[in-house]
Amino acid sequence: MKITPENLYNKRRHFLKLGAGALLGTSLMQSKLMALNFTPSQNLEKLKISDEKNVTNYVNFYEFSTNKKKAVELAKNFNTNNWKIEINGEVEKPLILTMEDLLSFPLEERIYRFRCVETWSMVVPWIGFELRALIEKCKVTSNAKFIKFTTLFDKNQFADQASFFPTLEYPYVEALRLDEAMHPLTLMAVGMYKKPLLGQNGAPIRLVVPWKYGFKSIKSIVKIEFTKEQPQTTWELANPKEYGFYANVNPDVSHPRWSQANERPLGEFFTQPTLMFNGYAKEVAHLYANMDLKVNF
Ligand SMILES: Nc1nc2c(c(=O)[nH]1)N[C@H]1C(S)=C(S)[C@@H](COP(=O)(O)O)O[C@H]1N2
Ligand SMILES: [Mo]
Repeated sequence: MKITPENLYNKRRHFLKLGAGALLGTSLMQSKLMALNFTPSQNLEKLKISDEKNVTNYVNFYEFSTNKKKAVELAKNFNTNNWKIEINGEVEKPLILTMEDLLSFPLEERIYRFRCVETWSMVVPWIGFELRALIEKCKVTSNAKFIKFTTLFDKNQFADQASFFPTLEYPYVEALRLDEAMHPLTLMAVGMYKKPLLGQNGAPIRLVVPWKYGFKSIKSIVKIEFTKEQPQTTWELANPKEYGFYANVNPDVSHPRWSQANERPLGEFFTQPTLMFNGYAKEVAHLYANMDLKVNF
């Protein structure tokens, strides 16, 4: 083929188009992530927000390490480029959502109490969208009764996954009953303290279920599946006598090895009483009206 100026011109134009498009794609994503557009919270409950330094430095993210300091250190280089969530199971059509797609849900700031089963607690200004908005987009079939979430599996990024004796069975899996997932308090968080999530707190997207113990709030989600049967979750698999499927915060049901009656807010010396459903009983108690909370812990 004879190369005419016309050919060259077209090739060059094609190249420019691709280049500009690709650039626009990433820069758009990055700017969206860097400056999250969200409706601020009024903090009507007047909750005392935890110090950001404590929340970003005292974390549980076992894939990195069971040591909280090490996890923060290892999470510094966490690569979340081209992050996607794959959605399948009991849906009319499986779909894949990119971070761009996910960030286009209406973002809000939500100030929630958060209670770890280890008895520390915090109050976090999350930024995210209601999980029910995502579920409504999924065209779930009538068979769907539960929703299952899976964290990234990547031995190159997660030291504990690469270890010869991993602490947990990976990938980390969590699940909710569909009505719990549809509750307006249930959040998919992409940020906190007005910024995108840091690696250690579950970047780029995690679950937040404020009336349940912290381990239900699974981090760095790559997969969502709708199921007929109750999925087996990571902590339940690790120790079913200590970690139940429901894991609702309940000061009256002790962990087999310690009481759950009190908690210590991060950064504070004194403990305070733990509230039923972590203070969200008015909103969520009806979900468990016919259940024995000592059996379904
Ligand atoms: N994938 C994954 N998600 C996880 C965990 C984890 O180790 N891996 N830890 C859980 C526990 S026990 C708690 S208390 C919260 C802690 O969230 P934070 O570190 O952002 O405070 O994350 C939960 N989500
Ligand atoms: Mo936890």
